[in-house]
Amino acid sequence: MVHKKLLSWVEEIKNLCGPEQVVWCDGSEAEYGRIMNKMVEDGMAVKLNQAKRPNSFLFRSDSSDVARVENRTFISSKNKDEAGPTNNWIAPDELKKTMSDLYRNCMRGRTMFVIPFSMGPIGSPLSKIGIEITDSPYVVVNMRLMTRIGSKVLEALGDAGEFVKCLHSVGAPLEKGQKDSTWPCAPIEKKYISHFPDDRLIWSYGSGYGGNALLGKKCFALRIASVQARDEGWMAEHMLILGITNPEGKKKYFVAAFPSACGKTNLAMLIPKIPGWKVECVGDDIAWMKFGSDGRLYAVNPEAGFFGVAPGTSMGSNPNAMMSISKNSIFTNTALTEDNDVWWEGIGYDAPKGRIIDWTGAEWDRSGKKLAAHPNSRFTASASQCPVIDPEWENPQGVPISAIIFGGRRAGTVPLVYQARSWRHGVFIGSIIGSEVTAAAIGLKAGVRRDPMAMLPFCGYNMGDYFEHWLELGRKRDASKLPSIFCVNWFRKDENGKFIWPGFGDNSRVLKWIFERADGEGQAIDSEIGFIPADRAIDLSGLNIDSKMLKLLFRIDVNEWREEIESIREHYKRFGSRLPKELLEELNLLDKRFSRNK
Ligand code: TSX
Ligand code: MN
Repeated sequence: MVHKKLLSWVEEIKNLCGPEQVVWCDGSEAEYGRIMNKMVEDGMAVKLNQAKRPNSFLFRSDSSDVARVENRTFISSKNKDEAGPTNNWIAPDELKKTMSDLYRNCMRGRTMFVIPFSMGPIGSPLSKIGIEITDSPYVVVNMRLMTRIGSKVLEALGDAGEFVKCLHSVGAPLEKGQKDSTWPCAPIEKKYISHFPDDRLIWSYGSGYGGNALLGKKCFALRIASVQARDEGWMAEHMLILGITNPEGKKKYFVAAFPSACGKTNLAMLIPKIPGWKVECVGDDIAWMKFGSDGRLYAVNPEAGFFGVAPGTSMGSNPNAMMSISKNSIFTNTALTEDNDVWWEGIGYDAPKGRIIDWTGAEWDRSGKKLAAHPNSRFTASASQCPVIDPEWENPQGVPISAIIFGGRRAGTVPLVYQARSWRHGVFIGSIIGSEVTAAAIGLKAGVRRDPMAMLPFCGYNMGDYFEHWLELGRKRDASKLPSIFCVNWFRKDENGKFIWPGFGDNSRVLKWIFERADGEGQAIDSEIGFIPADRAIDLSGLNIDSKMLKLLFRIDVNEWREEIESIREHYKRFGSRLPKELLEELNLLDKRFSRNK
C-alpha cells in the first residue's frame, strides 16, 4: 500500500504524539483476541463467564468518563455563524493550537493504533472511509464490532482514496515505569471532542468513552457526514432503519428519529403483536440516505454493530437485543455477578445471589440507593448477531424508504400517530420534535426540550441551514416517490399519570397503519395537525383498551395546541434569520387552523 497522504499523516501524528510503537490494525479475529487478552492481563477488562456469555468482556470506565460530553464538543467551522446557535464553536486556528499542545507526546508509553474503517458496506456508493488513530485498545475492539475495519478497507481505499482523518487520544501519557490506570483519561477541562468540517477532520482528546472515542459513530457518521451530505446532496440522519413485511409478503422500509430515551433500539428490533407481520432490523441509530435514479430515497446503515444502553434492556422490552448480546460482546459500566456475568437495572430479573460488583468496581449494597449499573452503561455487539437482522442490511445500494417517522416523549398534546400533509409539512414536524423533561432533569423550568430531527447534538453545521437542506431535497421531486412523513408518541399519559398506550410490540399496530398509508391505503381524516387515523383504521384486535382511553390517545386539544404553537415560536427564535421561511409559514398555517376553530 502506498497511499502517500495516509502514510504522511500517520507519520505526522506519530511525531506529534510520540507513542512507544505504531500498530496498523488488520481487523482479524486473532488481532482482536490478542488485544483483548492483553487488556484482561493488564486488569482493564474482565473476561466474562465463558459458558454463559462466550467471548465477552466487561470494562469499567473512570467515574468521570461515562458519557458524551456535549459542553466539550466543538464544531470548529471557519466562523461561528457557520456552526450555528446550537453548537459550541472555537476558531479553528486557536483550537488546533490548543489541542496540538495537548497532543504533543500524549501517547508516551502507549501503542498508537491505526484503524482503517468503512462506514457502510465496503465499496458501496453510499459508504465512506475513515482512519482512526488512537492510543486506546478499548477503542480498537469496539470499532471492530461497530464498523468494518482492517486490511480490506485499506484495499478499498487504494493509493489515493479519500478518507476522514479521525485522531483520538485518551490524553494520559505514561512516564517510565508508571503503572497505567484501568481506564486512562484526562480531566473534564482537558477533554475536547472537536470537528473541523472544512478539513473533514476530527480531533478527540481526553475521553475513552463511547461517542467521544469511537469516532466513526457520532463524530463522523453524523457531525462530519451531515456536512458532506449538505455539500453532496444526500442525508446523514440520526435514524433507525427497519423493514416491515405484511401477511401477504409485501415489504417496506421505514426510518425513524427520536430524541434519547424513547426506545429507538427497541423499535428497530420490535416483535409485532399482530399476527402475520414481521419487523426486521437494518440499523438502530444512523441512516445515510440518497435519492436513487428512480427518484426514491435509499438508506444504508453506516454502522456494523449496536452500542446500546443496557439498563432497561430485557427479554420483555427487547428480546432480539438480548439475543444479540448473548456472545462475542463488550459491556461497559454494567454490574458484574459472582459467576462473572453481567447484570443491570431493568434486565428483567433480580440480581442473582452472591456478590455483585457495581460499575465503579465496588461491592454493591443490594439494600442501598446506589445503582449497580451506570444508567448510561452500554453493550457493544455486531449487528450480524441480531436474530432479526434484515437480509438486505448490507446491500450496497441501500434499501428503499417508504416512510420517515419522527417521535418524542410527550405526556400530553401529541396523539399516538399522525401523518404530515406534504414533505414540507413533514420537515416542520421533524423540526419541532422533543421530549418532556421534568424540572429535576434539567434544573430549569420543566417543559418540552426540542430536539429537531433528534440531531441537536449531532448536526455539524448551522441547524437553520440543515432545515433548508431538508426542504431543498424535497423540492422539484416527484412527490409520489418521496417517503411519507409521520409523527408518533408512545408516551401519552392519562389524568392519573399512567401510560395510555402499551407500547413495545403493540407499536406494530401503528406501524401497520403507516404501512397502509404509505401504500396508498389506510383510512385517515384531516385534522388541524395533519392526517390522523380514521375510526377503526388502527388494528386493535386482541388489545384491551377502553374507548375512553382510545379517545384520549388521539385527542387534539385546542388549548394544549395553542400553548404548543407558542412554545414552537420560542423554539424557532433560536435560529434567527437562518430559519427557512417555509417553516414559519407552516407554523402560521397551524396557528390559523386552530384559530378558525375557536
Ligand atoms: O422502548 C420503548 N417503547 C418502544 C418499543 C418498541 N419504551 C421504553 C422507553 C425507554 C427506552 C417504552 N416505554 C414504550 C415503547 O413503546 N412505551 C413505554 C411506556 C410504557 C411503559 C411500561 C408499560 C407500558 C408503557 N407497561 C405496562 O403497561 C404493563
Ligand atoms: Mn443515537
